Amino acid sequence: MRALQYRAIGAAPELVEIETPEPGPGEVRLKVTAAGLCHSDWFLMGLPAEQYVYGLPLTLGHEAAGIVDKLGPGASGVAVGDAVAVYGPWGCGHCHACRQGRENYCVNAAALGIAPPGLGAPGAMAEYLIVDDVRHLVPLGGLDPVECVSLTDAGLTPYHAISSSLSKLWPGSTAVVIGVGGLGHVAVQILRAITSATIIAVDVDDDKLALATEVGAHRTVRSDPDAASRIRELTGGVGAEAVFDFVGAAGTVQLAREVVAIDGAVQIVGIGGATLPTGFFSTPFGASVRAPYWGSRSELEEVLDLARSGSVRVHVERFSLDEAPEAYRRLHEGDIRGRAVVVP
Ligand code: NAD
Ligand code: 9ON
Ligand code: ZN
Ligand code: ZN
Repeated sequence: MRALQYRAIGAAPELVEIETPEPGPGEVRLKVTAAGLCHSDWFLMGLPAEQYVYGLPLTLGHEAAGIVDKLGPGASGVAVGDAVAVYGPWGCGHCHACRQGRENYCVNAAALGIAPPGLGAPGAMAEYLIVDDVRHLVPLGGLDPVECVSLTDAGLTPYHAISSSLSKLWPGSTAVVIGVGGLGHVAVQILRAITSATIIAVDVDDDKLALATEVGAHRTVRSDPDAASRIRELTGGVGAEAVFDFVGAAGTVQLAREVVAIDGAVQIVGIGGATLPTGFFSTPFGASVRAPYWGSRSELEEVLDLARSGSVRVHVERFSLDEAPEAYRRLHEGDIRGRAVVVP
């Protein structure tokens, strides 16, 4: 089969021919119908050898949808032909978090060498994908795989972050979304769907700000040295009760610190690597700072339900597997509006 692989540190991803994998005991093989590109793929491809932990060669793609194609020995609960999305943050299945469906916070995954597809295990930028357990398959229930594959990460991750700040997002509150890319443009829609907060979107790119307005942001602010004072002004000096940073760079965590309200919440989702010192003289009284990771299985079901009801729609740019390297190049240059999705 054909697969897009990251094969050498610092090299561009490459389309290669590899053996079609066979599902082992308990595993399921999918014929991939859609695979989303995430900025995290660029993060890992930018790591120096001493920090790179994902294995080589690595078939990319941690947002996956497919048709059940073959069941390994003992696998049951799905049938060949079922259309499914893949829950990506695989865990041990047995710890307290996993039993709650919160495998994104599995305490054993790292020690057991369990990794998500495309982030250690072979990913979805290929014709076929092996899923390690049926519990990681969520029925698409009539949703279009290409339109919805990115809900498994670009939808689930912001949904998880927003859900855990819901108590701050009362009617009359303000939510700031920094970075209106793949995750951010879905975050704006989720905020509109499940809260009454006023949404201020922030980005460096005017076209991303235009997209923010199209998907429901009430106000937009350019990410520049005046952004904090502009947001303070828009909130009557109070600041934002919740700030979602989908960049995580030094400038954006600083902006989050400057605009979060007293007793507000900052969720640093972007993995730009910056830190935000939290303490009595650094952040406003009572403000919390959290760096969430992906989301739970039941939250994925909820995000898919938001799509089914028409409240959330991913803006998708489609590419073939042949065009995937070009899609990655455009993502790197900030030239994707919404999410790039590969249709093998
Ligand atoms: P993306 O490239 O699609 O979007 C990033 C957006 O941020 C773009 O619109 C860009 O213009 C904007 N941006 C860049 N610098 C900015 C700045 N200084 N101020 C304001 N806006 C700025 O990326 P994505 O795929 O949506 O991913 C967003 C981030 O979230 C990445 O860091 C990714 O690795 C991370 N991520 C984290 C998790 C998690 O579980 N924590 C999950 C998925 C992705
Ligand atoms: O889903 C993603 O994009 C994040 C959680 C990947 C982080 C990583 O590199 O493991
Ligand atoms: Zn991702
Ligand atoms: Zn676990």
